[in-house]
Amino acid sequence: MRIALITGATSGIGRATALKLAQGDFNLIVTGRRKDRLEELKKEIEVKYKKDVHILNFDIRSNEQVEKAIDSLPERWRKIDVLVNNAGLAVGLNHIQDGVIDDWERMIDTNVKGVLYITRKVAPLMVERESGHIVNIGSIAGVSVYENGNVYCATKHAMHALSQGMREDMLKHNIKVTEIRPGMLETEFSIIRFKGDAEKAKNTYKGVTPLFAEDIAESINFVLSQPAHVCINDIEITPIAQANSYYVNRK
Ligand code: NDP
Ligand code: 8X3
Repeated sequence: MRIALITGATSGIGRATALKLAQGDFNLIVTGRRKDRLEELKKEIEVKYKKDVHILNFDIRSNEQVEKAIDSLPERWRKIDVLVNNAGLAVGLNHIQDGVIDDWERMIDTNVKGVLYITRKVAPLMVERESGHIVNIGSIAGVSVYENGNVYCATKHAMHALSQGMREDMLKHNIKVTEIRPGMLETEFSIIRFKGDAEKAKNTYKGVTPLFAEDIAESINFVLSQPAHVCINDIEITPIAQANSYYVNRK
């Protein structure tokens, strides 16, 4: 049985991935700030799929909390085979001159610094064993930039660069690094981006069948199912109605 640590498993892609991997040969470490949701997920996986689940409840923006959480892992949970760097968010959509500093900090601290903090703690456990797989959830916003998306796009460009950097640094240690870049995908993401405005969030997907969290979970499961000698470096996935950040075929 392998162990996967999934950040941001309380919702969306992270939660769907936990449920998908639990149907295969994985026990899971699930993380996030909303403890009640982690406890529900643990119960669901234990009952439905008979897999073990360990909860780590922390805010990924705090290096102190990240270090404490990973240091608290009992010995059997420290043999982490897979790290899914998924926790992330977009907050606000503004021209740069109108940007909200707190929004910028939330995005940079979560999407960039949070990924660095957790990778810095988990990668050494993989290096020790000369084995592992890091799956980074990037975005099509990591390779193109749209109006008002400035800082979110910058954080996902950072994820794109970090994925390449990690792959080079991990090469000698037999550790795979995959970046998955989804396009338009309906989760709680847009509700958070629009600060709770459900109407605006819904409009993001108007006239389009977006991707769903389960679609990305399928891809993650696919990259984790490859033979030992195969590393899938990148996957970019959009709904059929989306070519890239600019062209969407709305009905
Ligand atoms: P959701 O909002 O549904 O899920 C986000 C997850 O991130 C939650 O579990 C949340 O947990 C966690 N998270 C956010 N902030 C923190 C924090 N400070 N500490 C710990 N956990 C945190 O969104 P998605 O599933 O859509 O997003 C997952 C990833 O996919 C993100 O990196 C996003 O950028 C990326 N993505 C999303 C796309 C989309 O259109 N939806 C498209 C492309 C990429 P909690 O709040 O409980 O802490
Ligand atoms: C989320 C997709 O297009 O809103 O990463 O940036 S997009």
